[in-house]
Amino acid sequence: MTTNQTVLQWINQMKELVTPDNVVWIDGSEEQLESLRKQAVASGELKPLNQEKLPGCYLHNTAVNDVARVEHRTFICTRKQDDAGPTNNWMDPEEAYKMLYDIARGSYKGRTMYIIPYSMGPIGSPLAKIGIEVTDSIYVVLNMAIMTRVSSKVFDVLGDSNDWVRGLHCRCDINEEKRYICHFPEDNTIISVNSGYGGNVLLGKKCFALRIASYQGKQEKWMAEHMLILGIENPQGEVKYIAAAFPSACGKTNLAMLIPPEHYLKQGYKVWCVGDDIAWMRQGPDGRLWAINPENGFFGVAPGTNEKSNPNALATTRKNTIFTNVALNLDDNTVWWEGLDKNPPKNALNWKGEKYDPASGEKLAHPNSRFTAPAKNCPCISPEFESPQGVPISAIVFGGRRAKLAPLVYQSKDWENGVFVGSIMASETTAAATGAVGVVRRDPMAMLPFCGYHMGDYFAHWLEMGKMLGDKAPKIFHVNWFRQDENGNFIWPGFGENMRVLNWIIDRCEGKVDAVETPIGYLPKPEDIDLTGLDMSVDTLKTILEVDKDAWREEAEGIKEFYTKFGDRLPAVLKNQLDNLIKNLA
Ligand code: SAT
Ligand code: MN
Repeated sequence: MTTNQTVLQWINQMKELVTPDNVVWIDGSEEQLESLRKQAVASGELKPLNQEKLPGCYLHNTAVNDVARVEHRTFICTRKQDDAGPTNNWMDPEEAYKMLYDIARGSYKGRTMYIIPYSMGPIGSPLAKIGIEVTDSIYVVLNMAIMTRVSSKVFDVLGDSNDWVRGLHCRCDINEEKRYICHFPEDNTIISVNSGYGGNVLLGKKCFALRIASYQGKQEKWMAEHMLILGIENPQGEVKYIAAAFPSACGKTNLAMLIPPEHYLKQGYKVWCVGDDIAWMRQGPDGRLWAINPENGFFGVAPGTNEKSNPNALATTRKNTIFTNVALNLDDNTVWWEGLDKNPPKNALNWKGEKYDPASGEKLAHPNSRFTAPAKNCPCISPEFESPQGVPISAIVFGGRRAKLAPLVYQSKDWENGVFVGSIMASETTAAATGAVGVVRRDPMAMLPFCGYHMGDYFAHWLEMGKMLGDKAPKIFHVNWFRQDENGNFIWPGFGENMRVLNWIIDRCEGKVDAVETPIGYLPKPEDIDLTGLDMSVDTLKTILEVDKDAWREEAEGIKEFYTKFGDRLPAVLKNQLDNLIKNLA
């Protein structure tokens, strides 16, 4: 399939290490994928679903101890420990290779080695990059074929170049104690052992497109971010693009595919989805920041996805989709998850594949159960989705899940202040990673688990990018859809109604609307958030457009403590931003 010596040598080295019985090069053709699906069905790895209601769809159950990303077992292996920084686990590369090779050695015995050549981004795009993943899992091959551009054509683009990312995945025996997700940014290499779960094993996704790519972006002056990309088309047909960073399982897929409220639709507004999880952004020839979605599909959270919350996502999953850890309705061989509708199937298998007992009170689907669906299935996929140059970004939006404190929306004063706003992001943890759920933690730019190098240097890189972009830089905002009242009810309706906030953001970018200056940034005048057709009073809106100075002073103390982690690698600009905030709050 290729004569690239760097590829052939590495493949040989891996073959000698893991000693497979067979080797299969994946060319991405439908015939090859179809025969792999048949094999996976025969082995029980995939269950075919109702082919009338869900054509081309399958169900997969992971091991019960292997259902989410494992941040405590994720490592950045740089020669100097300090280059991984205080927010990453670190291992010495030499020791890590030795340990991982010991685990991987002979682990493909009796198994097949699949070699997956793939492109992150449209094949041949100047913003795209190439990877090769070696795996012993058909599930991984089939998911990668949805999530990335898997094709022998990537070798035409690669030629003799050594600029590609190596990924070795070994299922081994899914032993939690020996599970490691290791990144070698200095060698463009990823090694993942003892897991079969999405974010740990689809190496093009978080491992390459964020951890390795963030490091590459720093060297090459571009950005790899944990961001959705959406386009808002106004009634005149002009489209403005927003990139938005939220932690895992905080509604990026829902925001990326939102359907505007009725009166916006009547005026002719449309929302286009470019991506729901990752953005690669580079300065274009016109000086602006241009973004591509490096992925080719959606690995979305199933629970909570329904006809009201995200009809576009639901429609996307109605064909050629792989479901992971959802429930199986035995009456009609379809899938179900909490929040799909109000009628849980009575005759069903839960996500563990056990007969469901409605009296048990247990969940049918795992809270981090997922769908892997092709982007082209999405009814609102952007016409620019395949565009090699990407789309120009007008606004960058940061957001977290916070019951209190952070207002519905505010705008940073300028780029530097915007980098500060991103760096102090905090959010309640979710089921996307193992560990406690609902605990507020600092998650700068939603990149805490995904930044492949020292986070202080990452902040410096953001500041550098701002200098490079100058007055062409996107405006930076912060949103919080998750404010709660005293009874724990969400105050803002969220979902499609978020369009009202996005519209204010675009109006701000175009200088069409005024704002109120506060110590944290510019807030909307309540009357400038369109409440037409919404059952919400301006007084209620005001409660989520307040800046509680006492609470923010307390927050500033938390930020100060968080910042001390970064030592002298914290850019002075950010330290000054914090001092300014404290001064403004006094
Ligand atoms: O599990 S993934 O990392 O692929 C998804 C997520 O956590 O955002
Ligand atoms: Mn994500």
